[in-house]
Amino acid sequence: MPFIGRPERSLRELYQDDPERSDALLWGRRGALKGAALASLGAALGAAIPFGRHLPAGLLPAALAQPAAVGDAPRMVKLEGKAPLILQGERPLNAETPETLLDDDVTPAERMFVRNNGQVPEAPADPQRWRFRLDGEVNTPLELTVGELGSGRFPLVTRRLQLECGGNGRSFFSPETRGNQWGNGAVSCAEWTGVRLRDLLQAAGVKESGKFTGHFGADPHLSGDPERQAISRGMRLEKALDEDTLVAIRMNGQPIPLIHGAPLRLVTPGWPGSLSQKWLTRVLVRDRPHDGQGMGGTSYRVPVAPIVPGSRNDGSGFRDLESMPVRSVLTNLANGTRLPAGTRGLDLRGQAWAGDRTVRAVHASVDFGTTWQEMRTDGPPNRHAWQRWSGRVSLPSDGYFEVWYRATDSDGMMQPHVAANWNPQGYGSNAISRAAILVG
Ligand SMILES: Nc1nc2c(c(=O)[nH]1)N[C@H]1C(S)=C(S)[C@@H](COP(=O)(O)O)O[C@H]1N2
Ligand SMILES: [Mo]
Repeated sequence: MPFIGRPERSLRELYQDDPERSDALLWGRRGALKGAALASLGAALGAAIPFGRHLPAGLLPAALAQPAAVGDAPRMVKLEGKAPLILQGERPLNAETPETLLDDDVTPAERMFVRNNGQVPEAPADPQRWRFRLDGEVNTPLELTVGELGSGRFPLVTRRLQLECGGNGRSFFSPETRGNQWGNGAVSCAEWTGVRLRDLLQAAGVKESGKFTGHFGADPHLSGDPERQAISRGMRLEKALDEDTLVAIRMNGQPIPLIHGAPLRLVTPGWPGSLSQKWLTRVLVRDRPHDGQGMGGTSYRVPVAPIVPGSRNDGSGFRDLESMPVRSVLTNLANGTRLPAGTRGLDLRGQAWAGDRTVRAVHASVDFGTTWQEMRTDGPPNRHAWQRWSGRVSLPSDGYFEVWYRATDSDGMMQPHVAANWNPQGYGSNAISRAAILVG
């Protein structure tokens, strides 16, 4: 049973209206949580805070800090063939998967987030005859139907591949940035079947001059203007040649659902989801970085050297976001879960992933980061699949706790405490998440 929403309005309102003053009242000038303030914070949460002495100065408990706690419960949407998802926008249609629905090793279609930049196109009358073109800086342009792509002329491979929106976690940036305010749920790991883009590039013969790709899809621009692309991104040829970059014809053993790109989609795992073109019609090989919709400026780009959060910037000195940063989700306990009095242990489980890298470890803390316990982390079934983590932590008493969970990748990069490298459109945020738990 969720307890978030139960805290006294006054403290929540105070924080909403004037966070600096509330912090000063609660924490005092030197940033140490005072005895009386700790008690009133506990009262607001409806419980004692057994590890309150470890609560970092100025840190607002997750139960009060996160939007669900301050009255704007997320709007849910029930789309055809989908579990209830968090509505991010109707036009274009965008919906996020609640974190607790990300438990599956292979994400079922009904639990996949939806991200569109334009309109969802009509379902093709004859999917087998959908045409795909590979041209540009190649010796022999290819034109193939979906039927031909699936005929065995090129090997068909099946892989579990994580697909994450470049803006996943955007809502954790401060100050707020433009775009869908995703929590942690703009990610999936489905099982994709298709032809390697590499095999098609080899068949076409990339010229010496071919260094980048540009991707095109059949979805109409929101305005309906046929001259404009909803989105058309591209990448360095190296990623196009990765053995896991697929021109996919099936998802989870079925034809791809329309909303996820039927009948043909590019899957570029570990890099921003926008490189996984849905309703794929064309890959253009280029001698320079692609300049389609969603390229350049501050689009899918992050500062090379940090900029002042909230400052204006046109993206000069930025680089394209490529491999996504390490992140984890907790899938068996929602933020705001209330557990029976006397609960002294928590089983935890979730998934973790790290773009092109693998996850080396996941740690959890229930004492505001004072001690961390290593969880068990399974190896990925294949490269670019997410990894299951699980473990058990113990609690000393009833009260208010937070489960903090943090993944570390194969290069030693860890999720930071707050979303770092602020950028105007909010990409690459991967801060540690906190789930508030009330025992008793
Ligand atoms: N044709 C087309 N492909 C697209 C998009 C789009 O709007 N049009 N959105 C991209 C973005 S930004 C993301 S994050 C993923 C989302 O994939 P999904 O909706 O299947 O989860 O698709 C990508 N491919
Ligand atoms: Mo995205």
